[in-house]
Amino acid sequence: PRMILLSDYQPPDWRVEALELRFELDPEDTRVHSRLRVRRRDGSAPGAPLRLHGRDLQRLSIAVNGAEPSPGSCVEDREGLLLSGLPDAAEIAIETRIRPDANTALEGLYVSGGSLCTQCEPEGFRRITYFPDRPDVLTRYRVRLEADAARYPVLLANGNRVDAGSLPEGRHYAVWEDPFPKPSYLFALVAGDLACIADRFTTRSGREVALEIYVEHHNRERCAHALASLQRAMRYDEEAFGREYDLDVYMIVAVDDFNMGAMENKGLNLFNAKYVLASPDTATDDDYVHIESVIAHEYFHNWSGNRVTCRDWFQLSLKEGLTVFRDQEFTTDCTLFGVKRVDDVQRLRAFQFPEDAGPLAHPVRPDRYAEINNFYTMTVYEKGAELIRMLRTLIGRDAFRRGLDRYFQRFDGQAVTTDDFVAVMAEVSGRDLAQFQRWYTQAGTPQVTARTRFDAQAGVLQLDLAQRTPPTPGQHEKDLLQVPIRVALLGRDGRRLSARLGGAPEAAEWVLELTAGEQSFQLRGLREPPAAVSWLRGFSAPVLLEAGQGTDELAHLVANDDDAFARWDAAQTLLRRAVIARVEDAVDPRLEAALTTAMAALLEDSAVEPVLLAALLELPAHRELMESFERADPVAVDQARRAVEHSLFAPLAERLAARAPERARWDDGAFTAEAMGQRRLLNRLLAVRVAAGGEGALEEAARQYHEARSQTLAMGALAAVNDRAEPVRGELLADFERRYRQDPLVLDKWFALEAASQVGDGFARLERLLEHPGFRWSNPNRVRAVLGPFMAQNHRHFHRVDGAGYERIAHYLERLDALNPQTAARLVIPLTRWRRLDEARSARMRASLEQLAGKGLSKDLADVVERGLA
Ligand code: BAL
Ligand code: ZN
Repeated sequence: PRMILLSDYQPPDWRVEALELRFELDPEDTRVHSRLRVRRRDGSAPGAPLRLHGRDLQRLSIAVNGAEPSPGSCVEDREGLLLSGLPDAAEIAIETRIRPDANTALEGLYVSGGSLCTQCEPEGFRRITYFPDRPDVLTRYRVRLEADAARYPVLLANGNRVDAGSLPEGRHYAVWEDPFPKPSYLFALVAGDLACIADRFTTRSGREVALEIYVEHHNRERCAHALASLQRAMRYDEEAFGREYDLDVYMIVAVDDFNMGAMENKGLNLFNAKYVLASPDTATDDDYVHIESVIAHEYFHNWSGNRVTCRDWFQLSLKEGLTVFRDQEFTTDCTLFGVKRVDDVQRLRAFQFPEDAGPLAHPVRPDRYAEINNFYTMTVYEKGAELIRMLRTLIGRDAFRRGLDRYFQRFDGQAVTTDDFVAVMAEVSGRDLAQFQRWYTQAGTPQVTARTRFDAQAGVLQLDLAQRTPPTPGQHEKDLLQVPIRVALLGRDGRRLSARLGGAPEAAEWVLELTAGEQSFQLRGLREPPAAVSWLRGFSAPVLLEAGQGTDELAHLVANDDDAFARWDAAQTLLRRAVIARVEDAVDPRLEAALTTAMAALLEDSAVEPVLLAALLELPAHRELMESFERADPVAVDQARRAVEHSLFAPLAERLAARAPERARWDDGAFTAEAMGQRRLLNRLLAVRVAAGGEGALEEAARQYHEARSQTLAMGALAAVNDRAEPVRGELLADFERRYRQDPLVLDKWFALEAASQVGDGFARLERLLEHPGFRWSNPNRVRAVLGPFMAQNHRHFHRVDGAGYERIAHYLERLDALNPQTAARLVIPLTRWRRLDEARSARMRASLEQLAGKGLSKDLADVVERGLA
């Protein structure tokens, strides 16, 4: 495949001064009339042609300054049109024809339900009309939409509606103008028969903003949470980041068929319906939290993404890393507090670390790609957010905030780079961030080792740190990074000890800046030996830290650490060790007994918040555990994980039951931290009791399911029994399917549970799911709900040793690829992990991937498959 290289970047030769679009909308035959005013940029190469990207378009006409260009000056190639011999300024008029109803890739203009809608990021606009479809070409849009008035009463585009009216033959029109210049990836339109749920927001400077959420009529009762989330996000962005909204209207449209979670188009966000619709009986607390955070994320993009955008797609993390950071801050401060960091690190370790350690590893700012669709990754998003957080740790909160203000002010209306961002942070802080920049250009998760030595006589604790980043594809040699490691020391009484780092005044927490390969730090003035070192507090850097701490030291942290993340992480380290020991057939009874004692103490400790307790009782995810081994048998890892869970909690059955919050009291679906924490604990305790084989646990699960008013508790009960062979599993799942078979988003939860279950004949069940009347290959949510959990959780079937699971998935992905390459390319990722499996499975998984590679795949899927095999 042709590689796009960052080093080939050239600024555009042409500016687009204004764009007028007129759409004659029709699912089978949409006409797009485009009028661009272009001007040669100062300093561009003399005579440089104008590149207009275009894909799958039927060109009906083109005129340059009113005349048809000669065939030699208007050449169509794989990329689109190349116009040469233009004067320095020109008006180009193009008419194209497209077929939204034939667009199953869901990029460009397509049909979802009864609506017409768009997805343009990153390169969808070129499927709508010929245009310089690159993020550094910004222009003002004026958009006229024309459509059948009965079928499409609602006509939306970016900006403000400046005109509307009726047309002959039952058609009508609306004209939208967006006063802010934007790149084409932020364009959007919607035409449909939709309900509008409206409210208002007054910005801090007094601007009145109309807030409008558009959904299918039967969903109008499920928008309150999304609307309230938007209002909270708008207020938060003003208070925490000083960012205010800039248009008179902010619209969100929920769409059933959507490749991504949502899209931040200027003033007109399009959302996967999954991230809009919620009511306590249909959505779990996790859904509520996700909706709030995606709504906030897209809203925050209005500044970090739209007002200041990316120069090219290598800079994707400029907007995504920063915006994820911003939405994480929001959720931390407004909704989840301390446990948000735990949840985010769990996700990072389970998804981003494996990505960074596998064949698809790439830097946060990649320097090459074959298909940009495949770079909307955990690395660009979540690791990118970690880099922003590290910057804040290194330069301090005040400088960081000043840096953000300066960044938004200086680059408003421009398309810039991650280098620009870091340069501003260096400028405001006066710090040299050259070494820090390597985090953007170097892939792989750094490994940090830490050891301590206490000199009792001198009262000095020496901390010896070392770093190393393993090679990744295409990057064999790694540079040293600047790694902020936040630490504290706990005394025997569990309280933090004070000491001095270098010449700094006495403190009880320090940030060690590791910059060398090996480096030592001294904490002075200690009057007693520390009982435990609390490492990497708040997960201050996205590294794998190995501190060689013993069981007693870790147990002390589990019992006492005042940093929620570090406390949880100490428990994770112990639990991980227990599972690894079992995988290696070396059960460690002392370790498991110590864990049981630690868990028993936590269950008795009323000072531990319910939500944190729930997290502390959780074992590391299977995906994360797999990373602990060079190669592993995934079924054995799953079994070891279950065995540890059983052995740990079986002796605690009574305490687990006794600690359960009062179910009826908390089963109200209230979106408060306290209520969600109590429900999370209820569900976790139930799961543990079932896993431990506690008496009456299955009956309790059935009771919880049947009595549940909130979807959170219903799902908790189903998840607890989903891998149990007893009849109760089948009964509850069948009941759920009957209840929700008409409700696709809720039915997805059932699809996911059925696909994930390891009991019975998982292959036959998978076939039945794919033939279920609620399943559609053309809907990404359905496909992901079935194939995703099958691969991620159904180890017994997906990883069947004869390779039948891999073959089946490869076969389905080939089928999906013909419809939706982007979703197929995402779902194939588990098949690229063959190097980490035991030899028998490894060979079979690789064979399936090779078979797939020979099938004439889309560019999206071929790119991932080829990198997976390389
Ligand atoms: N820009 C694509 C969707 C998102 O990250 O918000
Ligand atoms: Zn985003």
